[in-house]
Amino acid sequence: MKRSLMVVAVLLGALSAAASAGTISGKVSGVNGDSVVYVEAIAGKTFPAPTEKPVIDQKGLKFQPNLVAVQQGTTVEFLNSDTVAHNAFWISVGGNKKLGHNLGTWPQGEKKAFKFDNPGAVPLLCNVHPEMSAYIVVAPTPYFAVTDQSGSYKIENVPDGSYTVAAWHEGAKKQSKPVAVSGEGKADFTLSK
Ligand SMILES: [Cu+2]
Repeated sequence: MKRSLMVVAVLLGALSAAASAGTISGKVSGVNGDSVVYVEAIAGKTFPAPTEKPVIDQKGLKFQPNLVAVQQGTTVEFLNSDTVAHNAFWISVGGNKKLGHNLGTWPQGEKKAFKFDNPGAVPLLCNVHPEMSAYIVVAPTPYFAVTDQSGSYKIENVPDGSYTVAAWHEGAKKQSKPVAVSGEGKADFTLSK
C-alpha cells in the first residue's frame, strides 16, 4: 500500500513538472542546412554548468558532428579517431579574438578537453588539414536546439516567461526576437548573409 502511494506521488510529480515546462518551436529559413536557435541570457538567472561532456570526433579527416550546440560552461572533448595527427584551434569565440585558443596536436585514440565559459560561435579548425572545419555554438542558457535540415526546431523544457530567442547560422547575420512562452511559444526566423 505504502509503495503504491509512493508510485502515485512520483507520477503526480512527473505530471506537474511536464505541465509547467513549455516549448519554443519554429522554423529557420533563408539558409541551407542546420542552424542553432537558443534563448539569450536571462537577466538575474544563472545556470549550473552541465556535467555531460559532448565529444567531437576527428574521423575521416572531418570533425564529427560539424555543428554542435552546448550550454555555456560545458566541457567538450575532442577525440582523434584517425591514424594521422589532428589539431584543433579557433581564432575567436563570438567574434572576440581574445578568446582564440589552440589545443595543440594529438595522435589517434587521444582526447583533449576544453571548457567553453564564454557564449558565442566557435569556428573550429585543424591546422594540419585546412579543409577541416566545424562550429560549436555556446548558448548562454540550457534552452537551445539545432534545427533539422529543413530548418525546423523545438526547444524543450522552457519555463513560462518572456525571452529573447536568437537564431545562428554559419555565415549569416544572427537574428534575435522576443518570444513569450506560456506552455508554448513560436518563433520563425529568416536569415540572410
Ligand atoms: Cu586534422
